[in-house]
Amino acid sequence: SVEASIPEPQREAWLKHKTHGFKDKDGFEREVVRHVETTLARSMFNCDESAAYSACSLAFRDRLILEWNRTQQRQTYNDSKRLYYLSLEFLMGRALDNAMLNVGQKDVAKAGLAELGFRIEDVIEQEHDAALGNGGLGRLAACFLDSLASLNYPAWGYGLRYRYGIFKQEIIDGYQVEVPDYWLDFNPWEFPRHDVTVDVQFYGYVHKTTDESGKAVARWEGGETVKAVAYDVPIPGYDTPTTNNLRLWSSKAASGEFDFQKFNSGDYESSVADQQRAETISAVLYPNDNLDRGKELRLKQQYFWVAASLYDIVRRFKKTKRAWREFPDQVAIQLNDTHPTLAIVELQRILIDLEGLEWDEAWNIVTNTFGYTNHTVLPEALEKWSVGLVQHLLPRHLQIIYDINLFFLQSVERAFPDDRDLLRRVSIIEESQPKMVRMAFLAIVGSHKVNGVAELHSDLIKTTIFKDFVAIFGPDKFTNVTNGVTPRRWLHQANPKLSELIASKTGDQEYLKDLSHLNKIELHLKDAAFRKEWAAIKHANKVRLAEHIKTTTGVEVNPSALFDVQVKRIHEYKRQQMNIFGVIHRYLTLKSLSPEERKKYQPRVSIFGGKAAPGYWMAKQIIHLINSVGAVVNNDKDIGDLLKVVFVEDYNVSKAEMIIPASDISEHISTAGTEASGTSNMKFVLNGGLIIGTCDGANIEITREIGENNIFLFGNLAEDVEDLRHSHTYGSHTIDPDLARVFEEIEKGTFGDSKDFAALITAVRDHGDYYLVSDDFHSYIETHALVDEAYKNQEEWITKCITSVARMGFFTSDRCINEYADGIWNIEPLAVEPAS
Ligand code: T68
Repeated sequence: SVEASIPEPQREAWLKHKTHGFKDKDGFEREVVRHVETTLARSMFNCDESAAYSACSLAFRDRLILEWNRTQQRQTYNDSKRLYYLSLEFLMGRALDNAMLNVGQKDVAKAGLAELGFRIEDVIEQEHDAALGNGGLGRLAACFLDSLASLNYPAWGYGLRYRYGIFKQEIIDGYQVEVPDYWLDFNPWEFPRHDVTVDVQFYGYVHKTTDESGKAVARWEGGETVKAVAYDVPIPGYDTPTTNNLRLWSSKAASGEFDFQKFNSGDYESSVADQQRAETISAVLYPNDNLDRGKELRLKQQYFWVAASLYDIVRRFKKTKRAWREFPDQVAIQLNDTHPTLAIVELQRILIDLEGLEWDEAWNIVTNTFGYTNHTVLPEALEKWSVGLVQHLLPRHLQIIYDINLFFLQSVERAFPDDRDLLRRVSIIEESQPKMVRMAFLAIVGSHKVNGVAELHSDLIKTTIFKDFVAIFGPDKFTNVTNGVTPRRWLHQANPKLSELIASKTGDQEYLKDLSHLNKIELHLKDAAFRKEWAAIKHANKVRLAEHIKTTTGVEVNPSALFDVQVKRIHEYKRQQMNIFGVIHRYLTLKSLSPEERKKYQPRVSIFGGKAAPGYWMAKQIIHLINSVGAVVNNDKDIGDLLKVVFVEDYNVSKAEMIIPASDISEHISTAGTEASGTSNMKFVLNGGLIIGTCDGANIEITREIGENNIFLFGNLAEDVEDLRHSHTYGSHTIDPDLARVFEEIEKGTFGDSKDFAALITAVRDHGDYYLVSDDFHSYIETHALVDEAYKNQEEWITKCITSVARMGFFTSDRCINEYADGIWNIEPLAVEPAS
């Protein structure tokens, strides 16, 4: 065993004093009190909820870190192949509730906290979200970490430890205002590793010389160095002792506190400035989703993180003393989008410049190591860096990129000698003014597998943006792994009552480990008590959300109304503008009815939430329109409870955990072909809500699984989008009459100064309606009418909800991870005894 490697005399003392996590309520309380009285230097007389949160978290953290240590020992001892998931974003949300549930001690903590005078719900609420991500891409990385640990795969995440995560959103006078999110004040979930550091080089020049044997070598010299310091976050699996690692890098000046040379020479200010400049690298998360802005600091972040991570991975591999060609047998690296693509270049550099391998041997190792996941087809989101910027910041890497491109184009030329235009189209260097490095192309050329995140999306990348590469590399290099979500956080944690009800029908909580067991609840579809309980849970979740809405916005909503939810980043392609236009249409319809007719209408609450990128002006206009419509509708005496419109401020993971279980219908209404997958669509259905959506992303596969009677689909298909856009520009573009009526009302000033909303209207009416709002509006409105009708028949509605949940097993992120492990990473779970 591992312990046998320690010499006997020492072993005894170590084993005798071995730390054990708490075992029961008493043990838990003892740990909490110890942390309050020593770690926090407080006492029972001044222990508030915040201190209780801290002490409770430290008690759980201690438990996790013990398993973390054992897991690392076990994986090293077994010499297993590891997966490294490189992501610039990990949108983890809160850790305490997740840790309590995954180690199976929430009941113990609840009872213990109660004896110490605290309600567990209030303690959980004290935690600040770890919001190191923008949206779907970052949350997917977090779900994947949960699944990797829960399935006992040896895996590490690598990311950046931003001092400021995604900004906090405030709504002031109906407008979004951004406030910095300083989240590190007290974070019990990270372990600083001041002994694990990497020096990362920037700028400088390349010196071409020869080695002892006369071989030409390149040396990257000069420039400046920044230090990367590791911070480790333990990732507990559900009902398993496997506790994996998320390593986040923080930047520091390489010379320590400050440059003593400068300090001693009296240049104190500039030595402090150097330090601040170094710390800037990991200071802030870029708040754009699905947009590439090409800022130098962003490229610095990418290289800083990639260089530190690869150094760490290579250092670990070298300890095994294996031959380099075995590297891909020990290491798989997954690129979450193109953000870490420089890792391909960096590994090639390490192998040829520092380890002295020949180009071909090195390149073979590199391409067998990497896999690349694409998350978008939107052209404005595809990363490109100007050649000049890369040359300046990473001169040696640019040379290697040019060599990769040269050898690649030569092979293309050999295979397709008659197609000159093909070389231009697939070149990693775009011959534009200025020249640009196309990161997606580099990622494809440097990886052995490329995957999209839903079937439609994976088909689209093969037939559009990466078509030429399918011809060059063959279709087998391109594959699909449809996204999924972890049922631990998105059912068990977010909706404990529903989780309990499901467990009572499936027999146990095994379905949280194998989500296909959910299908057992379909057998109970006709069980009246079960259905009643189901409805009561949904209602209770809606009451809780209504209370939150009341305290945060002052708007009173009726929990018996139909809750219609759209929460996600604000983006024109996601079409929140179409949703709010639809709400206005509903308002106008209600206003046109007699009081008697009105009473027959299904009452609704339209709930919006989501952040706009600070520089995305149109998205901010959409938020303003939503709030302006709310201000009018919510105060209209004719309307009352028939329609309310609310915007929930600062949508984040912990708000999602409250909002999603309270939804009756949620909106996933992107222009067909634009939303790669979507993942909240899966969360909503898993929590017993239905969907109104377009034939886009994973909506299509959700429909296939749950049945088309259980989803409200509408709108044009992806295959028709291009022709429609063409017809807007070159044909006659007439606006849907119902939508025109909505525009008229906005322009009349019903919702405030119409100038404020002019751009939203002209985008549709005068600027080609790129997102097909008018084309889809009629079927959108009609489909909402079908939703109203369906909701009136509550018995049928509940049947749809239960049936849908029963059929959602496919959408667990455990299934994704097993597909990646088998088809891309070639890694195996490391068997362990279940947690006691
Ligand atoms: C999302 N992408 C997709 N990007 O939009 C969504 N982009 O359809 C998909 O379900 C999800 O990825 C997971 O696959 C994003 O969230 C970003 O956040 C982003 C961040 C930086 C730069 C570009």
